[in-house]
Amino acid sequence: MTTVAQTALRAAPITDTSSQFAADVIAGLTAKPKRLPPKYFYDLAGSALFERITQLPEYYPTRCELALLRENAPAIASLFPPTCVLVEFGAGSSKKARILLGAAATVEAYVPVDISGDFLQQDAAQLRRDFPRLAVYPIVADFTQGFGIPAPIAKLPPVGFFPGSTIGNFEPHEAARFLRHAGDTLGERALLVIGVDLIKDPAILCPAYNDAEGVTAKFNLNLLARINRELSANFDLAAFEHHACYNRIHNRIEMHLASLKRQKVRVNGKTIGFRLGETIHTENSYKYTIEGFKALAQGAGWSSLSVWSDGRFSVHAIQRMEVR
Ligand code: AVJ
Repeated sequence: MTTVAQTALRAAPITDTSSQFAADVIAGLTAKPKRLPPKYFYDLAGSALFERITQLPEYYPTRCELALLRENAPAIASLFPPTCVLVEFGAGSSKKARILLGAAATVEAYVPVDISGDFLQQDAAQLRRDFPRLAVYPIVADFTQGFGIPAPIAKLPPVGFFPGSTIGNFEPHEAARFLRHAGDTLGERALLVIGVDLIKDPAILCPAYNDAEGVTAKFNLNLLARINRELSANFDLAAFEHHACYNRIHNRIEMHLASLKRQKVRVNGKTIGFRLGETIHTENSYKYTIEGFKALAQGAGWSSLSVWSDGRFSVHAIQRMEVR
């Protein structure tokens, strides 16, 4: 005898209304203009595609930041408290944190925070093998939302680490809010080491988001594949095209997915219409000047201690100002 629930399930496509993902996707696809939050790029497939992006000849930010961290690791580590915990926002792979962990013997614990759980756990296991003295506490969370430092290490002074210029994905007012939030999480006089991509010639910027191999296009389109997988949608990826361009007014790279025809897509039980050429705005990547970022940080309660830059990318050490 089949239960009502089983019948209902069989009848209607499985609609996952609960998850924040579903809510954000429907909100974004029914907005004018259509948009989707870039944090949803990073499912397992998306995280793997992003790792490939960081190897591309056109995508300079990762190489520049790795070189800056390697060259200046002793100077950066010298700013760390005698014993501390390194808290990384949006960790992804710990490739960059390893440079600081290798240079700063004072780091007793590492807390990588990332929305992509599978990737994080894999990486943490390897880290434990490579750094046997280090306590590793991966936290699967959206780092823009609150998260607590695990109790066993909560007494250690925290050092924040936010590499990759992921700060660029926030609208400037959101970036300021994130920095204030991070300050509340890390506490007074805390140190934050943050990577910030710099404003430069679009002839360098645009290829970094339109690579010849088409990996960034796959990364962008994977968002539709994820919605198909997780929200029983029927996006035809071949009916959408990756677009990335530099917006000089806002000093940002914009990524979009353009509809190549007039079409209807079912998403989580809803029908979404697309006009020919209509786009889904999937990411902004803001670029800053060094002084521009210092001013943003200052406004959010952080004073600049040091900056290391190669003219294309910058790594900042900022300190949480005492709240009067
Ligand atoms: C990881 C957010 C810094 O904006 O450059 C790479 C993501 N998007 N190629 C960036 C990204 C397209 C990247 N961040």
